[in-house]
Amino acid sequence: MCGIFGLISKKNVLKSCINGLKLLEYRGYDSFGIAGLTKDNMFLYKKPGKISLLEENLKNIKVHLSLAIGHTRWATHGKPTKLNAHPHMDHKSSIALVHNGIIENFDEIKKMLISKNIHFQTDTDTEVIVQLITYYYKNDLIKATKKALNKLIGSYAIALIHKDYPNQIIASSKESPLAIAIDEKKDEMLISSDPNAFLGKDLNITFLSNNEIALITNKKINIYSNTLNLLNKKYERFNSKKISANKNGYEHYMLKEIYEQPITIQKAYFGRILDFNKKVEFEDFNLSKNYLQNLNHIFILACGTSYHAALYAKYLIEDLAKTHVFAEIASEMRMKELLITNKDLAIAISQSGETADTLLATKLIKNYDSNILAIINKTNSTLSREATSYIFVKAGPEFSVCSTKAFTSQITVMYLFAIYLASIKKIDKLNTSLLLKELKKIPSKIKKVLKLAPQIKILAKKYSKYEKFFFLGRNYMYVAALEAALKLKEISYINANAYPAGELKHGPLALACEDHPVIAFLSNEKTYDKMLSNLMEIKARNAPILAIASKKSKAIEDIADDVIYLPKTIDELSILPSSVASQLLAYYIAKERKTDIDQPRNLAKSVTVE
Ligand code: F1P
Repeated sequence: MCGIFGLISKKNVLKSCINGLKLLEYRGYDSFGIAGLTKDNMFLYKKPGKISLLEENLKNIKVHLSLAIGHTRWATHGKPTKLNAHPHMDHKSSIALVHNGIIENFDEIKKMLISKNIHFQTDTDTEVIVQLITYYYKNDLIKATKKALNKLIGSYAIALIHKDYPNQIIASSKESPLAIAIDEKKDEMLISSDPNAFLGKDLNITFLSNNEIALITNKKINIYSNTLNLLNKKYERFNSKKISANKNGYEHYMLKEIYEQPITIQKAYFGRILDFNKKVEFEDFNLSKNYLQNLNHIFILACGTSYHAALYAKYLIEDLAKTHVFAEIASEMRMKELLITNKDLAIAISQSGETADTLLATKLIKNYDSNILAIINKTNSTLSREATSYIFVKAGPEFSVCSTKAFTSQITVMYLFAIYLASIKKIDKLNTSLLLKELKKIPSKIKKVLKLAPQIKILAKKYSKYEKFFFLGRNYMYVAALEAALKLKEISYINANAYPAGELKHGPLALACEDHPVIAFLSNEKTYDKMLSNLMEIKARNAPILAIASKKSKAIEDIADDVIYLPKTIDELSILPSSVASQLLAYYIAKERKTDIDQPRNLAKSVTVE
């Protein structure tokens, strides 16, 4: 699960390669490496850790590279050491190769090559690719590469250079994205796992399809089919402004992104609420009203935080649009019988649009003729190319691995979608105007939540000493609890489990004690009293309770050790203020524990392997 970047140019490409890799670091930051060709040598530089931390050192390297391939790694096979960092070389030190993906039959190939006396240096699955290419190489590099790739089972995007071919990069991909681009003005050829690493450039761009192989030289790009026939690939214009990664004075991107939410939530609904709060419309939306009116079921698939947005949408669409919804974890959905037809709708939610499990589940669903609606934050993403239709959540670039503003924007868009569907289905007693007016009040309510930061900071200090937490809620607040627990786990490395509060006595309550605090979400009118009863059961077991609620009562103050009061909204939207409060709580607890908040250990912003 890594990022690949490469280029050939008339000028020295080292700096551009470093810049490209920095933009791909969201795909993994365990190690990085660059290989290139000087006039007479192969250049190789690799290190564990983040490229951004070593950028200065790299700038001091005096080397002129006319071409380079680079890699930023999220370790799958082998520890994040210098040895296991990409690029990897063959035993003859003639080829350097970078890889994103997983080779499932690497062990079998490795054993075969070892039996031919080929010595391996690393624990990676990638090394077998480069060794296999050398093993097959007899004066035709592209043929040897193709032969080796045909033996692989799994997913890959690869790029390689050979010391005897000073003007070329070979690239190929299968189930892992790889963009190929030409900058005609600068006579520059580029490759990248994500076109967003080309930002600021004016290019012609294409994407490799499964099993295609590209031969990129300083003069032209040839793309061949699996049988090595030259293809006539279509290129599109790519002209996108550079995005500046800037913390704007905040200590972390996460905090900056939390504080952006009054605006990003507004952007998610801006221009989509029409006729004085009577109607919702989405731009470039191409699912017909007739089809939506007669939908059987909706399947929503996603991973991580986006899955929580999917679960919220299930509750909401069932409530408002009276349509049966299945919220599915994408990696699990792929492993079971899919009972989906062309009368159903699949919705894929993903901040990045690059999550491997979400993409693979989407591709699988395509075989069932179902329409796929993608809810995405990042434009130019693979998911936007796979879907029948899409709605952008418009949260803007999210740099912190832990998702905050993208989540609340996903919630906002799913809220609009549920109202849109309900009105198409002409659901009785749907008060569209009230629902939309309430949404428009949310940004100012989020501002009020942000003003609670000093109180939350004090509570974070108190609760940061505990090693395990329960997060509880019911109905929409159960989803808030799930998302809050994930935030805490991701950035503070504290074990946190979320449950629907009614489920606690069916097992987990055995863990309740004075060392195991409970964070309870009560901003749901419908379930308020039941939540209070559940909290009584916990109090009787001496667990500390922090309640997050919008309704004041004597009961809650008697039961809970601490209460954070939030602005009141309707149940359907209560997840928004509750989530922002819990993001702040997770942030300040992580800060107390001095973790790497924006790039937590073992994680990556975009999970590009299954
Ligand atoms: C899904 C996800 C994020 C999480 C982290 C890893 O990504 O689980 O929710 O915060 O960044 O990936 P996506 O499909 O929404 O891009």
